Amino acid sequence: MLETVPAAAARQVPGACPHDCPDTCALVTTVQDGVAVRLQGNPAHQPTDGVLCNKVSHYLERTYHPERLLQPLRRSGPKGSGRFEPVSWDAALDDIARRLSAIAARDPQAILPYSYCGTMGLVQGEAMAGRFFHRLGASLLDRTICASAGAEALVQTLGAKVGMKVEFFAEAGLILVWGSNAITSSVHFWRLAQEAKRRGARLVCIDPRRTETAEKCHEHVQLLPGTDGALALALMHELVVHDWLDHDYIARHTSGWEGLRERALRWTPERAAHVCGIPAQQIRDLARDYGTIRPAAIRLNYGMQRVRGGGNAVRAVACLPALVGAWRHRAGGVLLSSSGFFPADRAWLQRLDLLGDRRPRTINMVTIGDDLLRPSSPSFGPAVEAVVVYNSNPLAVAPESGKVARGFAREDLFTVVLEQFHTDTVDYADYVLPATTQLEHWDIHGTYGHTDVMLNQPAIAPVGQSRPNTQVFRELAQRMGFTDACFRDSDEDLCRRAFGGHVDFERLLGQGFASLHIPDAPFADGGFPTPSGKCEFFSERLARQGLDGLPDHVPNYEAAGSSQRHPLAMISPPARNWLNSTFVNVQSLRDIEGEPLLEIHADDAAARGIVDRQMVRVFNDRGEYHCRARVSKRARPGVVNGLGIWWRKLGANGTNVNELTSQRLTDLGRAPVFYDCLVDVQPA
Ligand SMILES: Nc1nc2c(c(=O)[nH]1)N[C@H]1C(S)=C(S)[C@@H](COP(=O)(O)OP(=O)(O)OC[C@H]3O[C@@H](n4cnc5c(=O)[nH]c(N)nc54)[C@H](O)[C@@H]3O)O[C@H]1N2
Ligand SMILES: Nc1nc2c(c(=O)[nH]1)N[C@H]1C(S)=C(S)[C@@H](COP(=O)(O)OP(=O)(O)OC[C@H]3O[C@@H](n4cnc5c(=O)[nH]c(N)nc54)[C@H](O)[C@@H]3O)O[C@H]1N2
Ligand code: SF4
Ligand SMILES: [Mo]
Repeated sequence: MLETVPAAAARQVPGACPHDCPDTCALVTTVQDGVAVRLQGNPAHQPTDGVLCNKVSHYLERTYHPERLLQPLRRSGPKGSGRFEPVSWDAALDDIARRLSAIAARDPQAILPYSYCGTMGLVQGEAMAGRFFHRLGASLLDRTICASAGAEALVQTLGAKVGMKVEFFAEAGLILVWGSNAITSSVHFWRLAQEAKRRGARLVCIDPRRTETAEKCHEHVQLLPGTDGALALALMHELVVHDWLDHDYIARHTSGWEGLRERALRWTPERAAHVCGIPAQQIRDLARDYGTIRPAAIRLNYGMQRVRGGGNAVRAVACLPALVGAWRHRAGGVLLSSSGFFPADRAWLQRLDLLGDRRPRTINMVTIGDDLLRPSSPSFGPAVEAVVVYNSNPLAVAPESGKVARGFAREDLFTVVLEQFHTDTVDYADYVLPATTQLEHWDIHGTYGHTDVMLNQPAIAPVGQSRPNTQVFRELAQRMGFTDACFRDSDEDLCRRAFGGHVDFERLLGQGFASLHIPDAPFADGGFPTPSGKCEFFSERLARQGLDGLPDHVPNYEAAGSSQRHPLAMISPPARNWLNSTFVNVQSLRDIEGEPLLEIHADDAAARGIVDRQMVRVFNDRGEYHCRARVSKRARPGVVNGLGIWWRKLGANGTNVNELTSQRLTDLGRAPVFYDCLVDVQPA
């Protein structure tokens, strides 16, 4: 399959990148004498094109890392100390099963699973784990920490998490990269944008930070955080005023235009310019581009969602393509997520039906800080007595982490963490169970970037005593007396049935990927998966919930300039060489990132007597975070950029940027507002 193979006995195993990244690359692992000796991108898989990002190029370093957790551990010091003693798997699982059973006998809702996308795999994600917790009757977890504001917005507007096929961005005439640092977070999409650029396309980046991506676009609209809704409405204003509209497409394939038109007419470029902190002329120019260049494609991403009005902002942007008829062309439209195209059989994988007629409460993963500190009450139910964490590192990634740490430090909380590494969360565990990496287990993946199903086959045996998540939940189920047949499905069975009959599994076994059959221009003739079949500018479903049926600009909870005590808006986008808090412990990658940084504009630095590379204290009423200031052109006046997500224990004062973020939720989707956060900065 690949050209250079080290030696005769080597074997090549197709796999899939497990990370939370829209590119979902196809991997090829070369194995010799049971050891993975090389990991490459699969050249036969078109979206991967044989190339991996820098992070995953170092995946072997991760798998064979000297600090890999290789045996089960039991706490031997105070909570949070990270001191452990080795214990056998049997002893650990027996004791965990005993303790969980005792809590469940009182009320299983006192047990909480906590997981996210350490792996995006359907099998090592919520398959056996879902079955286990549903059978148990544990609290349900609302998995909202990343994408649910935009997801809800897409569902309400387009009908599902669907959009343009990513490969056709290469043919676009105009690309708006809206709320995404694509060079960092989806480098394969960026290659397509570069191809379009070479063919003459115009690229515009809309981002409060002057990112690497912004630098490489023709135009950078450097708006204030959380003002995208206002910008989108002002673009509509200009489309109406100049009649850059596709009246036929609007009439046939949209609903609610009269109301939206009226609202847009209230958003003159001057009004939006004031809100967004950018020149009105820049808005006019952008509207002219969008109204006149064909085909026009929008790569809409997560930056704009992590604020109070994130859902409304995504709704407003998602309306734009229908206004100009961009969907008629396969290189026109918008892409936020393609995950709604994948027909995964989650009901079978996760078996919600095992709940029977029990209806456990749901806890939002964003508010874990508050919820771990909440006592029992009639409205909340029982206090949380046990947490089982897998595929996530809540101490580092959840907002207002001072409270998260206090919650996990409770002596009466029983915490089990399934992990590959000694993360901040592991420090607070009662039991640590070593988990396999992607090279050591089966899995199957959809994606939110392209439209191929990906299969991951194990390339090597589990390292040390590590076990796949699935195996841990199977064994716990057995120890807790859950005899249901579904706990005997093997990981390969789970992969085989995950997509029912929708994909050819033999093909997946052979080459590692299989494309879904989706039309090139899915909405050229309307046919949106909404109740009306139209692009719903006005959402009846939202109106019935008592919400605004039309998209609007919803200001931040903590809008830039609204507080004298904390006058700076802080955003905390991801660093290039990590994936959220994953890879922070890979030394070669940490060497590139250096140390925790806060980018600050020269004017804001001068006003505070801060010089470049000085240690600073970043603070608000929720906490303080110490790091090095970087006086930088990447920061605009009034906005500082705290790049994430460092492990707390590697930070200057044992915290990271989430010490400052709040647990408030977005307008739609109950999501976090990481980038809706006011702070001030002083020399430390
Ligand atoms: N290297 C790397 N890649 C990653 C990740 C990572 O941590 N590192 N994380 C992965 C994950 S989990 C996700 S969800 C995706 C995220 O994928 P993207 O959303 O495509 O990527 P980000 O790099 O987070 O880009 C968000 C951008 O939005 C900007 N931004 C902040 N606030 C606003 C705002 O109010 N409006 C606008 N318009 N822009 C704003 C930020 O400055 C940042 O440049 O990336 C994935 N890929
Ligand atoms: N301030 C701020 N905070 C943020 C963000 C931000 O932009 N700014 N981004 C947010 C976003 S977009 C997201 S998605 C979340 C991410 O939050 P998380 O999903 O918690 O992501 P990670 O930090 O990557 O932690 C995943 C953990 O899973 C482990 N893991 C990986 N594979 C396996 C496996 O097979 N089994 C087991 N048991 N463990 C495994 C990894 O070692 C890693 O420690 O963070 C959010 N937090
Ligand atoms: S993190 Fe993204 S770009 Fe990197 S290998 Fe994985 S899927 Fe590809
Ligand atoms: Mo994410």
